[in-house]
Amino acid sequence: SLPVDAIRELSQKHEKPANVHFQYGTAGFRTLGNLLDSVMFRVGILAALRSKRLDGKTIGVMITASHNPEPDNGVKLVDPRGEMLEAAWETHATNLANAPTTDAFIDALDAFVKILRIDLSKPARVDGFKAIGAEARNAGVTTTPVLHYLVKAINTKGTKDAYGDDSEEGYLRKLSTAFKKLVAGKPAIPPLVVDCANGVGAIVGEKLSEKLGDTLKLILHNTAINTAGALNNACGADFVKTSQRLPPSLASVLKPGQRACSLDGDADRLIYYYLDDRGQFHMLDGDKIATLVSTFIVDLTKSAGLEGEIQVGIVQTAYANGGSTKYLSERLPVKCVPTGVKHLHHAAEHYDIGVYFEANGHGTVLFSPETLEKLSSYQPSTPAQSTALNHLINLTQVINQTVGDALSDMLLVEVVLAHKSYSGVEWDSLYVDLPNRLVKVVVPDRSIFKTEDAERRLVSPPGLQAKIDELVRRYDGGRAFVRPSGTEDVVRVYAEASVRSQADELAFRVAGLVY
Ligand code: NG1
Ligand code: ZN
Repeated sequence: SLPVDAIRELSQKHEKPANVHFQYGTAGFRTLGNLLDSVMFRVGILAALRSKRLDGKTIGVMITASHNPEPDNGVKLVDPRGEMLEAAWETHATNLANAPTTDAFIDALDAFVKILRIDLSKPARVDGFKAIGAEARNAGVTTTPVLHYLVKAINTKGTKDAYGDDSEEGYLRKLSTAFKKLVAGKPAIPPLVVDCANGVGAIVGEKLSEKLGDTLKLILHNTAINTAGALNNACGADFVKTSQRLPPSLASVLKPGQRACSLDGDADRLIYYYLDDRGQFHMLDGDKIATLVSTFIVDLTKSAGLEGEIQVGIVQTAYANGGSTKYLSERLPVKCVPTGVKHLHHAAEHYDIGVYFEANGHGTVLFSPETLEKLSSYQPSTPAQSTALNHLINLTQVINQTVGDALSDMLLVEVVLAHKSYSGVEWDSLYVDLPNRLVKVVVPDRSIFKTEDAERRLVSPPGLQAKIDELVRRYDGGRAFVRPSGTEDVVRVYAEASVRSQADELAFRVAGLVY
């Protein structure tokens, strides 16, 4: 049974603040860090119980502000295969976090253990945290994707699916070794400017840079991880994507034509960009990355003689730029799913090779178990096929398949650019982004906004979608949608049109309908 006395004694040191409601969403529990003490304690217990429920498999606990301002902290769990917490447990997590007192928490815990038939005598392994009788290991200060990697590596150790050495060093070695093989024999790669958002990507990026040596020189900027308030402040992937401009700190650094990229605070989002000869800023976001990477992988499957054998598919959300959706759907199967990595990830698992990216730069490529099997047993019949096959196999190593990983995605992009001899300009010209505008609207109650069709249409409040449709019709190339944010207390309005001023106008007029 539950060690009630021990839990009570500890829980009383971490009472829940009154008048706060916690919600486990796509990004875990996320709110001001100073409100999260009770949540951290309870998440430790929850993680231990999840581990016990899964026969002692290792669970990960990540504490991070991600792309948000420094005071906005969060905690999320990583499931044994290195993936996000199973959806059904999001509700359990929310219930436990909101029990108002220690006694109510213990009651809720007791009921939960009984309903889920959790055998408390089972061992529990939770990396990074200590809770009721759980073995814990502190993964230290590292990126979110490294934690996902570690959890999968630990749980697959010694099996035929072994994912890699269960250490940060193992992660770096796996990625850099595959990268070097992929670019061997290609012309020297020009140095890459990396904006680390003053977050933990600076630490892991530095170590990666050492491993890469001369193969790819990383020029790291915004590495002030100990400066209060610097995290994601006027830098980082979210700043670049949202404001559609260069981080001011790079203005004197970046030369025309030079590639640069921004990570977010925990290094699971990536946005590229460059300045053209006139000094104009060009952004290469998650949609551009998906396009670059998927067309490259399709080419490789053809060159390997595996066309028709292995199907590549794309997963996007409603935020994907219409230009990318048009370009991609003329070439590949494309599926649109609701916002949230879990939706993208699961949809991508249905393809032989599933490429998913959110426009904000979070994404990865998944190779199904059957595809991995096919790649390892396939007998190429020409040297060219053999080369392409090896590239595909090395791609499965350079890509972090557990979750979107900025550093892994960065290496992937660099591989494709090196193979295609592309600079930012050629990459950017694959398709033209439609001008777009994203605005937030603060409303009294965002729960009245309900959507369908992968969040592209509103079903409630009644009548609002018809008004939006009517407005959109008046704009050339117009598209707009409204949805409640899952992470902030706002409603988001997105609009596109064939010219900038029209996209802005459409967004603000739709926002006007939402108030
Ligand atoms: P919400 O707040 O539900 O729009 C935001 C991002 C998502 C995703 C989550 C998790 C946009 C428009 N939305 O979700 O893409 O990254 O945060 O962090 O970028
Ligand atoms: Zn992040």
